[in-house]
Amino acid sequence: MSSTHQAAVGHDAPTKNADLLSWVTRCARMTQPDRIVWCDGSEAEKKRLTEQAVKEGILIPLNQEKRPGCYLHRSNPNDVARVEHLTFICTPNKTDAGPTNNWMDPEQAYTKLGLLFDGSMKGRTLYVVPYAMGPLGGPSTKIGVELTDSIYVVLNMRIMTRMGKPALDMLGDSEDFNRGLHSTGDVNPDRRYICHFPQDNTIWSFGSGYGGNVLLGKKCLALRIGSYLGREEGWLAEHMLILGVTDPKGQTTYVAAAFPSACGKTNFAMMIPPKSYQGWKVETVGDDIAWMRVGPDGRLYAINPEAGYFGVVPGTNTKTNPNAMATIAKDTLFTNVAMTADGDVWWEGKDGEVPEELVDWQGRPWKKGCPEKAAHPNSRFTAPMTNNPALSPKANDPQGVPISAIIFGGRRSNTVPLVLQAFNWTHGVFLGATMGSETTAAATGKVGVVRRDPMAMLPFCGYHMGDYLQHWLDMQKSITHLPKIFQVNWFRQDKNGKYLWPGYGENMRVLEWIVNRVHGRVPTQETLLGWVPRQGDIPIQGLDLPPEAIAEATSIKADEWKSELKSQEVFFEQLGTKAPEALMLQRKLLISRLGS
Ligand code: SAT
Ligand code: MN
Repeated sequence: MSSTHQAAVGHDAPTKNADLLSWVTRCARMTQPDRIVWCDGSEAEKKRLTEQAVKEGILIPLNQEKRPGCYLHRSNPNDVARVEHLTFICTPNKTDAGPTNNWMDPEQAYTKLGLLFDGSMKGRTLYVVPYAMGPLGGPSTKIGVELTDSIYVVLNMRIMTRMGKPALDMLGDSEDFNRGLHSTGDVNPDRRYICHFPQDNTIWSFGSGYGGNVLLGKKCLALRIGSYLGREEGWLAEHMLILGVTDPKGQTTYVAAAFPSACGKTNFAMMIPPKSYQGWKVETVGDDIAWMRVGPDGRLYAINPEAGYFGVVPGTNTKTNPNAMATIAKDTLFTNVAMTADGDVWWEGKDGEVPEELVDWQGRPWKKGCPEKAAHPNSRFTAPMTNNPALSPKANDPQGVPISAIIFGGRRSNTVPLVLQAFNWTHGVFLGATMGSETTAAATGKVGVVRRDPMAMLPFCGYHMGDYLQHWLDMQKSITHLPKIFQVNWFRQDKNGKYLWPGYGENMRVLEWIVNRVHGRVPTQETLLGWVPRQGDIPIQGLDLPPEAIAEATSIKADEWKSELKSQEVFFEQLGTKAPEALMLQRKLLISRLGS
């Protein structure tokens, strides 16, 4: 190591990787931290950083008898969700980022953010956080290093990834690692940028402390950069949960499912089958991201690149997600939930009575009946996957799990049926491409408006959306055993605004049908949109539903489809000449079937 390296990165740098050392040196010269700390991921380090975070008021200890190892973090009130309008893909050519991403010229972005990073860590500590996305040593696993001035980020990365020495060991002398630089700056919403440089495998994030903006392994590397690498290298990086469902005979079927943020991926991935499903078991491989590549046997194998869950808290209770409740009982970081008088956490939709008095997510006194929410609608838990009672034994398998079914689901109060199966892969890609969903609190902006969200990747695709859809179509050439593709919508309502389907654990009934279809165990009924269950194939015994419930939830309403087709057209027009031919043909076929 040269003496300049030693001076800048500290004498105790636990690596001889020259690329890593010189990059850390350059970043440190720019940001000018007082100290550089290399994170090893040890228990002692966790203890030390947690104590320091408590001392600095970044973490508030919760009642350690009720929630051992749990802490509360209150973010800046203007920094509570992903900021899509400040998220950029910085490719040399604007067209490579495509019409659905914000674009900035890479040189301009480096210069602009360079000015913000300049001296931004003065008086602060720069933490060097090496991490692995994926099981250590696996063929799909990627290494990243995040430089950050936030203890909160370090402690979250420690839960969400395989962080520290093992990741550094896996990297060795290689220059193949993602370079992530993050500074919270002064958390000024006007000076906040999340910039991705796919060509340089680099991410610069400035001015935010919110998870999706700053835990750089997650949306930035595992999805935006990941999807770019996936296209180059012939695999898929997707916004999907992965679960294994085991039937009473012991056969396990693995399913990957894409839903937009805050639409129930975590609930579905941790589902407990209802009592009538004795002998069935659902196990979680992942709750948010899937990396899928073709295995030697021609099947599509998925890994979860993450090691923890960054889940939405409100609405979580022992009915909607008992496994999540168990998962967050210990060693969990809560962000922006409310606090009870005895130092426990509270949120809208938690079990039990609403407490008379709380401290709300901003630290203000809150009284029962107050019209404002006590917990922020996008409040989150960060919990290790090992806390999950339903964790799949395959969650750490470097080879991943073979996927037999892919599900696309949006939040739609009308139009889209409860469930349908695509006629084939190309039709399935069309179903994914034409996904729409009502917006949620996971991103800043208006909630509840339908937006096109192809494969739930709109905010996460790191290149041109048209090329992305073409990549999906092309994948069928290399997968010899194609997963079957399905579409679901748990959120359809009747004309009085009542949900047509109970959701949560009862989704097992739909999942069983999907598994039966995968294994060719039940015939179906063909409709204009795809194959749907025949009357009786999805059992509704024990549910408070009329006999025609499934028929209504899968019905096709001509007027709704008129506006749906129009909205899809606007989306495809945006893709211009990059809208894949095969999908345009699917669109024509659908229009002629519907006669609109
Ligand atoms: O906030 S995150 O981007 O990490 C989660 C999500 O919105 O899906
Ligand atoms: Mn997500």
